[in-house]
This record gives sequence, C-alpha cells and structure tokens, in this order.
Amino acid sequence: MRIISYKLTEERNQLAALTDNDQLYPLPFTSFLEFMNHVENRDQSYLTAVNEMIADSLPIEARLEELDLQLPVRSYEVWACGVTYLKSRDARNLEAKVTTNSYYDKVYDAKRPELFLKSTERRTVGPNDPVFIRSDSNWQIPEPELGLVLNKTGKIIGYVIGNDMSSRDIEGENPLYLPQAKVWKHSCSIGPAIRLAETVANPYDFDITCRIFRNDQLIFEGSANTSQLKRRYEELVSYLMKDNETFDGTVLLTGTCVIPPDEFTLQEGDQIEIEIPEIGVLSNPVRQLAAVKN
Ligand code: DO4
Ligand code: MG
Repeated sequence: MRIISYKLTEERNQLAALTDNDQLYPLPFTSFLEFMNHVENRDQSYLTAVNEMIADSLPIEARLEELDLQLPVRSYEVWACGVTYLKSRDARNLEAKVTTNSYYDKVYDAKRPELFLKSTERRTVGPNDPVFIRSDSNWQIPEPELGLVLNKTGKIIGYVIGNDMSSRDIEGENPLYLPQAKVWKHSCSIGPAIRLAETVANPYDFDITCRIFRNDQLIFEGSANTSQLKRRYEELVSYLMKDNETFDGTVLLTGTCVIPPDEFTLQEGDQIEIEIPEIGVLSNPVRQLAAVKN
C-alpha cells in the first residue's frame, strides 16, 4: 500500500491510497501530516487505518500518470546519513584526494554514523519539480537514496525515494564545507509515494536505479541494492533521535549507493529518474541557478 498526494484544485491537494493492484482511493485528508496526526492520536496501525477508510469508497477514475503528483509529505526537516555504503566512502575519498585513514574511512567504520540536516520544507521539492544546481560549483550529482518516513518517536512509518543533490567539488575542497555542498534552494527532492512500512517484507532488499537523460538520450544508468548498506535503519534513526526533538513526518535519507562516473556533472536541462520498484519513479528536471551578485 502506498500513499500519494496530488493537486485537486489550485488551492487544494488530495491525499490518496494506491493499492497493490493500482487502484487509487481518496483519503479524507489534504496532507500526509494531517493523516499522521489522525492515526497517531488513535495509536492505530497505518495500514488498518487506510483499509478502514477505503473499505466503502469507490476508486478514483483517473490513472496515476494523469495526476499532478505533489510532495507526498511536507516534512519540516529532511535529515541525511553519509558514507553508509562503501561506494560513497570511496567516492568521497576520491573527491577529497585522500588515500589512507581519511575522515571518510573513519566514519564508515565508527560506531557513530554521519548524520546532517539536509533540507527544510521550503527547500524540498516533489515529483516533476525542478531540482537546482549551484552557480558556484562545477561538479554536481544527484544522490539517489532510500528515505525513512518517521513519526516523532522515531518509528519507521514508510519508505520514500529521495535525491540528496550534492556538490562534489565544494565538499572535496574541505569537508567543513559540507552544508554548502548539500543545502541550497531545491537541493532535495522526495517522492513519488510513501510505501507503508507494514507492507514491506524486507527493507534491506530494495533495488535503487538512477537514470540521467540529456537531450532525451540516456547518459547514465546505475543500480544498487539496500542490502549493501553498512548499518541498520534503527541504528541510523537512534542517532537522529539522541537528545533531539523530531517531528511527525521527518524524513531520514539513508545514504547513496549509486554514483555517476567521476567525470560526470549535471547540466541545465538534464532529467533525473530514480526508481525503487516498490515505491515508484521520482523524476525531476535540472535547472541551473543564476549567479547572484552580492
Ligand atoms: O560525507 C558526505 C555525505 C555523503 C552522503 O551524502 C552519502 O553518502 O550519501
Ligand atoms: Mg547522500
């Protein structure tokens, strides 16, 4: 069972349930946070709540492709984990031009994982909205990641696809530039649906595929599987929760495992697709931010 949000009118979004046989049912909420509030107040299972709500309703006539999909959850905060896959550790070492005993080597093996605040509600975009590339970087990539949708106690409610847009030259110059290598306008996208955690048999077996198109030609395709993750999801969430206040609907991205070749950088007009079959395909066009004079 998946949950989506789509534009019903200029002023109003509609939450809907998407069943495994691709039937769409409206839910009596305008947002996932409203739905979470309803379920959390009743201490109910999310799947039971959805099944009860759609039991007596008729499916929506439209097909998923015809809907104007919106961000499935307007999270106050999106957090992200780093260097949770061997591939990411090696890519970070390459961009930082270090070979041995780097901070990336250390964090990959350390008890405490790397976590950072990736995005806020207004910086995060949904399906088909443009993600932006910075005007002061010459080496930028999408980072396709599995996202955990959490309630405020850190329980994993669902899974979503995330794109942790990143600047490799800014981070490579100095790891203290991490916030600038990770956070800017539209540097995070989330979507297209939230797969309820109760309906996933093994979350350590998601295939993640990233495709990048330029002038309608496929110029990069790469895949990985969440079985390659170095850590457990509960371990990552426990560090997010330590001495912290978190909110219903917080998303925690779990790190990248698909990285384009080192000579690759995103350009204006590129199209990024990230697919996790159990969740869907998150598509975003790429736009170049214009340099702003200070
Ligand atoms: O250390 C930088 C962050 C790496 C990251 O975002 C990832 O591994 O996904
Ligand atoms: Mg990342």
